[in-house]
Amino acid sequence: MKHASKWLGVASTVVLAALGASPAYATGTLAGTTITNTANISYSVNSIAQTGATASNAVVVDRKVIFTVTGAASTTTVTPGQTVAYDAFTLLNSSNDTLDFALSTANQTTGASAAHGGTDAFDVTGFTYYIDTNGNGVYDPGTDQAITYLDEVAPDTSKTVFVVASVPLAATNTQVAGVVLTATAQMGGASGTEGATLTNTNGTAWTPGTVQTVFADAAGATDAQYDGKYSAKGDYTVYAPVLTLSKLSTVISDPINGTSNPKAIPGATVEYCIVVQNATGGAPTTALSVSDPLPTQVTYLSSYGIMLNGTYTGTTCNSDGTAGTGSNSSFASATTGNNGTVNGTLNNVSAGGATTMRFRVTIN
Ligand SMILES: [Ca+2]
Ligand SMILES: [Ca+2]
Ligand SMILES: [Ca+2]
Repeated sequence: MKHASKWLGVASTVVLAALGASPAYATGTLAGTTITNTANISYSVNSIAQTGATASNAVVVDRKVIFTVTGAASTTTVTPGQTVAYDAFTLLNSSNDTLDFALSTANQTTGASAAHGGTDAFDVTGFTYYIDTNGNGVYDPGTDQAITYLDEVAPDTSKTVFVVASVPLAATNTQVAGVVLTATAQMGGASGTEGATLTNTNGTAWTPGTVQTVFADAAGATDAQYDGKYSAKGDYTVYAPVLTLSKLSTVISDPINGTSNPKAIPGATVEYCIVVQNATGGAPTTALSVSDPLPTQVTYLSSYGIMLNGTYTGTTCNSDGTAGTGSNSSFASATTGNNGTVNGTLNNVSAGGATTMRFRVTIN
């Protein structure tokens, strides 16, 4: 029992010393650290203690390069023509050294599986990078700093990078653009300076007294194991209105038949109905306006005016809506090749909805 107590006491002392002296890095002892280990001997001759001896050994800790890049939890919703569309990625440096990381982004090829279950259908353009300077996980123009590489990422530290790109105007609702961000580990070098390329020494002899580099990274989305790189997918998904524009006409009256089975003869009144429909799943419209230059064969019937935001049932344009006034509707005088232009501003149309603009003309 006495011996057991003694050993427990020694073990406790060692553990406490280790907790107090070691840096709290999950990554282990930092690269470049010199571990000095000293051994002592003592001995006696004829029960007389003699002068002992001491021997020391120094081991310089090598650099273990291991890190990951993680894409955002969900896709980035974008609008066709959006010039600042950002996707967030997080880099975690689990190496035992402060490192810089070069950044590069590639579009996935059409048909490739994107990050969040979709299939790549278009490319975004003009990749630039920003670091989440204020740490809120959101790209804040003017606050989050533009970067070309990640500088001085300490061990056990993660950084959020925003990949900012432009969306082509031709992209359509639900289309997905997949991208892959690749980070390449580099020497830390000085702060504000991109460090030199790291040379992997896996497979070569240990050189005591120098800091050698061992690539310990896993394979990411498109990179290999132990290549000093890590990549992750991200994607952008378009959310836009899916509009159908239709134009219907009906004869209201003619000079011979009146309103009973009227025909489209000269002098007849014709009603035009312009229908804007937004398909199910489409984004709501904003700032929706209609412009209709009249052909020279018809004359705008100002006494009827312009009816806005009417309903549409099946294939029928209903005789409803409200009279347009002021900036909501206008009839502009004729320009070259037309007989005036009918303009109207319509309410926003949500997914699955429709709205109309009606007006009347007489046939010349
Ligand atoms: Ca931010
Ligand atoms: Ca640096
Ligand atoms: Ca890798």
